[in-house]
Amino acid sequence: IPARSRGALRVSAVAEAERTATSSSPAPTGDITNKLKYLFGKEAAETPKDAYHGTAWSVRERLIDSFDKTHEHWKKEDPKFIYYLSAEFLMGRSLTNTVYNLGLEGEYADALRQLGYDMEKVADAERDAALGNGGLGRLAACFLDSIATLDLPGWGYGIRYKYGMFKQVLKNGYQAEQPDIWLTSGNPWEIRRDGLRFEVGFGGRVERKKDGNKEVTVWTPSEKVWAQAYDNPIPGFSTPTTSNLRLWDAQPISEFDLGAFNAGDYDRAMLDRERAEAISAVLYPNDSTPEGKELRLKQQYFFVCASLQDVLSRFKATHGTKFELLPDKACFQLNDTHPTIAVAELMRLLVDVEGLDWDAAWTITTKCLNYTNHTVMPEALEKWPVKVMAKMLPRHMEIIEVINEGWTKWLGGHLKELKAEERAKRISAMSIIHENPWNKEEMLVNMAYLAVVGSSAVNGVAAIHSNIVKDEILNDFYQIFPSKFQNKTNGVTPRRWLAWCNPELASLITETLGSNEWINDTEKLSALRAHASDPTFQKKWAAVKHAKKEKLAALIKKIHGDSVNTNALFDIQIKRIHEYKRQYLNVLSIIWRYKQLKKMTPEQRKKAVPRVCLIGGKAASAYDMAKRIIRLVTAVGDVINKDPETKDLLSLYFLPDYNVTLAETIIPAAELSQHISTAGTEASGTSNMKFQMNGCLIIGTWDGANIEIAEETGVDNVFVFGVRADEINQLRKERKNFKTDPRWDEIMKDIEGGMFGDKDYFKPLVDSVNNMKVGNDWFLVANDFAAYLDAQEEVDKVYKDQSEWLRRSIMYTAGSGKFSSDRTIREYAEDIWHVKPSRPAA
Ligand code: 4GP
Repeated sequence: IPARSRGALRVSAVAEAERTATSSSPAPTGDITNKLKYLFGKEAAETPKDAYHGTAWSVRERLIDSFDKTHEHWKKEDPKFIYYLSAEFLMGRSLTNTVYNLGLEGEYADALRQLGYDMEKVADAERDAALGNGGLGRLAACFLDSIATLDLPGWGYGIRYKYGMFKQVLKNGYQAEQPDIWLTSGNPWEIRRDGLRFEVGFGGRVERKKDGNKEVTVWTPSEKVWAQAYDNPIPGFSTPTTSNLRLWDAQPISEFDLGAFNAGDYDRAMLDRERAEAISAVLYPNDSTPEGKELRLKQQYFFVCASLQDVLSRFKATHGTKFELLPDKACFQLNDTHPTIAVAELMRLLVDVEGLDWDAAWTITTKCLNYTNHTVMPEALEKWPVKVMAKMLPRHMEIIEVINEGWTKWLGGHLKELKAEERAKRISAMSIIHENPWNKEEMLVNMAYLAVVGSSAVNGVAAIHSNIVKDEILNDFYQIFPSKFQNKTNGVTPRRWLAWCNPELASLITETLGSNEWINDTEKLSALRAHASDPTFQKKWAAVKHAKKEKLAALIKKIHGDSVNTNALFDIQIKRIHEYKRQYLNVLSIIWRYKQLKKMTPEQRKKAVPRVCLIGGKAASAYDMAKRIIRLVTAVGDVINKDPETKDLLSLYFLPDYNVTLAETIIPAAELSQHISTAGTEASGTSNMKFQMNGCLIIGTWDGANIEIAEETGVDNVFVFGVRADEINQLRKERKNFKTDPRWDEIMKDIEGGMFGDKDYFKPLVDSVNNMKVGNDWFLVANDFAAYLDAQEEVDKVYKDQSEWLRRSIMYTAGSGKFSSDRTIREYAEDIWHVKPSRPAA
C-alpha cells in the first residue's frame, strides 16, 4: 500500500472505520464497474477517463448520504445560516478532495488498483470547474471547505456557468482564448434539484395599485426566466458535515414557441430559450460593450434574486411570516460588489411581496447583509448607469432611489454641525447615485456605496488593505460608521493546498509532529520551527522538494518539450496577468540576468545559481497590455531557452492555461515565488499563502498579505524590496523626473531595438513605463527596478547556502498557521456572522 493510502494523513483510523461501518455503500470495485455499466454502457474501464467516471459516480453517492444526514440535522436544529453570495467559485477538481475529505482514499485507491489504475492518473481525467477568474473566486472555494470543516451551517450561492473561465492557449507565443466546455461528459459533483426553481424577472413596468386601503407596488417584468437549482455538496474534512454550493442555471419559462415552429420560423421558436440560457452561459462576459455590461448585471440579479427567494421560502416554511426573526436565522456575505443588488432585492421581497413596512424591512435587510471588498482597482469598483439599471430592474432602481433619499437625509442630520457648503459636498460625495465624472450627462449607481449603506459589516482582506479601505477608498463612510469596518485577513484551505496536493510533505510533517492534527489546526505547524536547523530533517525536507520539482519538470517537458535542470532554483510567478502585479518587472530582471550570464567567463558561470523561471496566468481577453506582457515572456523565453551557452543556467517558460489543478502541481515544487505588486495595490493575495505553506521562499513587496506572512515567518527570512504604500502618491507625482537606472535604460533599448523580435508589438509596452509622454509608469516599475535586482542577488546568495535556504523554507511552513482559511472563517463567524457550529452525528 503506498504511503498515501496508508492512513498517514487520516485524522483517525477509528473515525474512518466508523464511517465505513455505518455506510451501507457497496464495495467500491463492484460499484465502480456497475456505474460504468449502467450509466455509461461500458463493460470495463478501458481508459483512465472511464475509471474516473465510474469512481466519481460511485463517490457521489457517499457524498449525497453525508449531505442528506447533515441537512436533516440542520433542519431539525434550525441554526442560523451563513449564505455566501458570490458570482465566482473557482472550485477546480473534486475527486481527490472529496475522497480525502470523506476519508475514503484508502478504499478507492485499493479498488482502483484492483481495476489496474492508479488514483492519481484517474484523478487527472477530471476537468476543472473554473467558475471564477482568480483570487476572489478561489477564496470563495476555500471558504466553503472551511465552513464545512468547521461544521458551520452555511451554503454558497452562485451561477452554474455553462462555460467557465476561458481556456488559454498560446499561438506563436500570443494568448488565444477558447471556450471552456466543462460540462460535456456530465458532472457527477452536482445534483439537479428537479422542481426547485424560481422565477426571475427583468424589465417591464412598475405600478401602484390599491389593495383594500393600502397602496401596493406591482412590478410586471417584460421578461422572465427560471432559475433552476443545482446542488454541489461540499464535504468537510474529519467531520460528518457536508454542506452545499447551490448554483443556478437559467432556463426558459416556455420550452419553445410551437406556433412559430409550426409556421416554419425556427429561429424565433428557439429565441426565448437562447435568451434565457445566455444568462448563465459564460462567466463574466467581456463587459466593454453596453450589451456585455447589461448581461453582467443580469447575471448578478439572476443569482441574487433566486438565492434570496430560496432562503425566504425555507425561512417561511419554518417561521411563517415572522420576518423579524430573519436576522437570527440567516445572514449573507456579499463577495465583492457583484451581489450588491441583494440590498434592493431583499427590500423588494420584504416590502412588495411580503407586505412589510419600509422601516421594518430596512432594519432586517441591514442586519442580514455584510460586504467584503477585494480590490482597490478603480475599474473593478462597480458602477451601473442609472439608465441601464432602470431599464433592466425598474423596481430596484426606484428602491435604490428611496434608499439614497433616506440615506442622504440621514447624513444631512448627522452632519448638521458642518457649514452648509461643506455638508452638501460631503453628502454629494457619499450619494449612492452620482454623476459619472467622465460624462456629466450620465448618472451612476455606485454599488460599493450601496453595499456599505445596506450592510452591518464591511471588511477588507488583509490588514494593509483594510486600512486602505478605511483611509482611502471608503474613508467618508468610515468616518460616519467607524465600527462597521473590519479586517479579515484571507486564508486558504490547508487540505487542498498542502495535505492533498503535497502528500509527501504532509506525511513528513505528520511523522515529525507525531500526528496529523495540524491539518485542522495549522497553528500546530509552528512546532516545525524546532526542527528548522536539524540537518537530518533538512535532508528529508529537501528530498520532498526535489521530488516535486521532478514532477513539475516532467510537466514542462510535456508542454514545451524541453528538459529543465532540476538542480536549478525553481522561481515562479503565477497569477492573473495585470500591470499592477508586475510580471513585467520579473521579465526585465530575467533579461538582465541573461545579459550578465552572457558576459561571464565559463569559470564565472560555474559559480552562478542556475534558475528555471516560470510564469503563468491569464490575461482578460480585452486587456491589451496584459496580452503584450505574455508575449514578452514567451519571446524572451524563445531567445534564452535556445541559447546553448546559458540554457542550463537560465530558462524561462510560460505555462499556459494556469488553473487550480496546475497550481496544485506548481506550488509544491516552487522554491522561490514572486509577489511583487506595487505596494498598496494587491488587496491580499492568496497564492502567497499557498506557497508559504509548501515551504517556498517569497520575494515580495510590502503589500497585501505579504506583510503578515513576513511577520509570521520572520521578516529576515523574506526577500522584501521596494517602495512602501505610503510613498506611492508622491512617487507617482514625481515619476516623470525620476532618474532611471542605467541597467533599466539598457534593457529598454534592447526590447525597443528588437532583441526579442516583435519590436512594434512591444513598443506600447516599453512606452507605458518608459516614455513619460505616452505612459506614466503608474505602477512604478522603474522605481522598484534597482531594489528588485538587489533582492534577486540576495536570493542567489542565500540559495548558495543550502542549509540556510532549507532552514528558511521550513520556517515558512512553520509560520503559515495563521493563513488557514479555517482561521479566517472562524473570525467571520464570530465577529460578523454570529453563526455557531452544528455537527450532525457521525
Ligand atoms: C482578488 C485580489 O486581487 C487579491 O489580492 C485577493 O487576495 C483576492 O481577491 C481574494 O480576496 N480580487 C479579485 C477580483 O480576484 O476579481 O477583484
